[in-house]
Amino acid sequence: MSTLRLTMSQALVRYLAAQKVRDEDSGELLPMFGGVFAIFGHGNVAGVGEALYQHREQLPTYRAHNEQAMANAAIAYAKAQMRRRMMAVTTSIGPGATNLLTSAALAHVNRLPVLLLPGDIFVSRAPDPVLQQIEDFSDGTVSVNDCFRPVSRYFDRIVRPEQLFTALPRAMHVLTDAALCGPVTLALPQDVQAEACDWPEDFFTERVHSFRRLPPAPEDITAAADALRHAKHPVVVVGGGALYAQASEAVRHFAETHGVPVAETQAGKGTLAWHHPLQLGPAGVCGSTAANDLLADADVVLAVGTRLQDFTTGSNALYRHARIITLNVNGYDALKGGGVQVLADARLGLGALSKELGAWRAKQAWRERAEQLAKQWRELVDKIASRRELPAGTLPYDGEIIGAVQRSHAHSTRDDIVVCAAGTLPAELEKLWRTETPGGYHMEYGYSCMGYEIAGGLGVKMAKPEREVIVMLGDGSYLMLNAEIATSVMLGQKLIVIVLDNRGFGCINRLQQACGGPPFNNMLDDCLHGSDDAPAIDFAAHARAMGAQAEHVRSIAELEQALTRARASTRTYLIAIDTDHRRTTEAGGCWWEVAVPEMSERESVQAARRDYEQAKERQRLYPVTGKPDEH
Ligand SMILES: Cc1ncc(C[n+]2csc(CCOP(=O)(O)OP(=O)(O)O)c2C)c(N)n1
Ligand SMILES: [Mg+2]
Repeated sequence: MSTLRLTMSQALVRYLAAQKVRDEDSGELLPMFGGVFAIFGHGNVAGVGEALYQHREQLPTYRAHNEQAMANAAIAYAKAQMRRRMMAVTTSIGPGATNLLTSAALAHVNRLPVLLLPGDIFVSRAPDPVLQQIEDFSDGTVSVNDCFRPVSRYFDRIVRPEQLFTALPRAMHVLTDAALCGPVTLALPQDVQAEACDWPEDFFTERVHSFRRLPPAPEDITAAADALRHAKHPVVVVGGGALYAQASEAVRHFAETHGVPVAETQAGKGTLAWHHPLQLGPAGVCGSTAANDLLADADVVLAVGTRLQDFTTGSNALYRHARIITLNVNGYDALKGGGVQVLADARLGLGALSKELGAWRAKQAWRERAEQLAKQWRELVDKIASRRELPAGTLPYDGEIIGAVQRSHAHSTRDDIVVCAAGTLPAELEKLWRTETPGGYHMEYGYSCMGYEIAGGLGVKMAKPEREVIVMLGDGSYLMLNAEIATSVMLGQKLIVIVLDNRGFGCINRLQQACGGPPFNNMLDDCLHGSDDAPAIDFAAHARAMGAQAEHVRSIAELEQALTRARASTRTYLIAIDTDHRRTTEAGGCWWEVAVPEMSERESVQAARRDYEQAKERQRLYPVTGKPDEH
């Protein structure tokens, strides 16, 4: 057996470069890792850094400005690739490593693959305490990287080079398995990074990963079909799992064959084209009237590839009388809802269920009601999104801006991908954004992490360079994390960034008042000031300083003109627009639980508490069992 003498870092990088996937359209073999994002420090520059340099042709290294941001870019890349291709991220020890923690949690909750490679302290302990080493008084084995354990799907610390023989195949398995998929953390002590050993050449043989689909068990399909046949008011809810399983066609076929309307979650939006007659729009707190009205009356909900998060599906607030059928590749998720469980890939599961149901169709009256409500919702969206002229002195709100962005698409040859994560915009985009292409709506809403937007946009653009990537975010998110604008300029990865400046944390300000609180510490005008003037931030000037083109606009008409310039630009282009923080799209939505204080001297808090207690009485706490016609 021939061997190669390599350092642990060299072996690691060589192995990553040998992992391949087959492009499903062209059949071409592609690297599974699209590259490595790296910020070097003493914990990785000499070891991993040297190895990355050697393999820079096969596995490109990208430099960013903030570890959380570059990990977010890597995660967004994997999401845009429907989890088929991904990236690795390497950091120094200490602060560089802990800057990754938020992103690890984000990938964990969103079930997205990313390989995190934080540097770690010396295994030898010879230089202890080395620069940036925290010291645990009672446990000699602890470093800051132990914080990654609860936010990794697989965690390992490589204390001897040959541990890669077991750690790397396990890591690849977790990264490519539909049910386990999430962040993998391999903590790399810096002395071990530089240590050499003999590696069999076979270890680095090209490996083509396949993304296996889990077929359903026949008895699960029988039980699910039985529950559906008894349903008078069935609704399908599709989540991100349906998108990642590329089940769009299966969802459309199921809806049309069996006449069951479809509602979507933030992660699942785009699975079914927006104009499909049975497309109800989003469910839950940011949901449409069509989806929420029907879900409130549903007796069976078929939840496909969703975590059944209350906010995005209304699972606890809305369908209190419905039996839930979960179709999920992950047993943890399949168990939720306490109803019928089908443990399977979304595409295969829907296909088998449809076959079993044969000619069964939902009752005509229910289908007609669904189509009617869906049509009314589409008309409402049209009305909001086509509003151009506003009364003098009225600032636009997010809905009118979304309309302008979508209209400007008519002048483009590229298909848009909108990227967003937190603030007012996720609710508005979920209600109003229209997409026909799976992946055209990129919302990070599992963690809804402020600061994901620009970095995420960069990752999406790297995955889909032929698409127009439009990042929409609030002033708050922008100020939290924006430096990857400079990276997008450096890498020539053009983004259109639209900043909606309502001068503060608008959505939390509204939430605070809905809970009876006074406007306090959210909008800039309501915060402590060192002088009489609240700060005014020139976002366009800020972006220009990082090399982007940028302008500030004052109206929807000006925005439309700026969007034409932005679409024509080859460089990252930022448009800042002042917006109204009070107006939102009122139609749709549903209650969700935000705990209101039991004691307060404020009457408005007491009133909010009474409403809260009443709403809690209607919350779904127990699974609905039995056949629909038995209750
Ligand atoms: C990292 C992080 N910190 C805090 C929050 C809680 N949070 C959600 S939205 C929001 C305010 C967002 O402000 P902005 O981006 O300006 O959007 P707006 O609501 O004003 O439209 C806050 C503080 C969060 N989601 N993520
Ligand atoms: Mg704001």
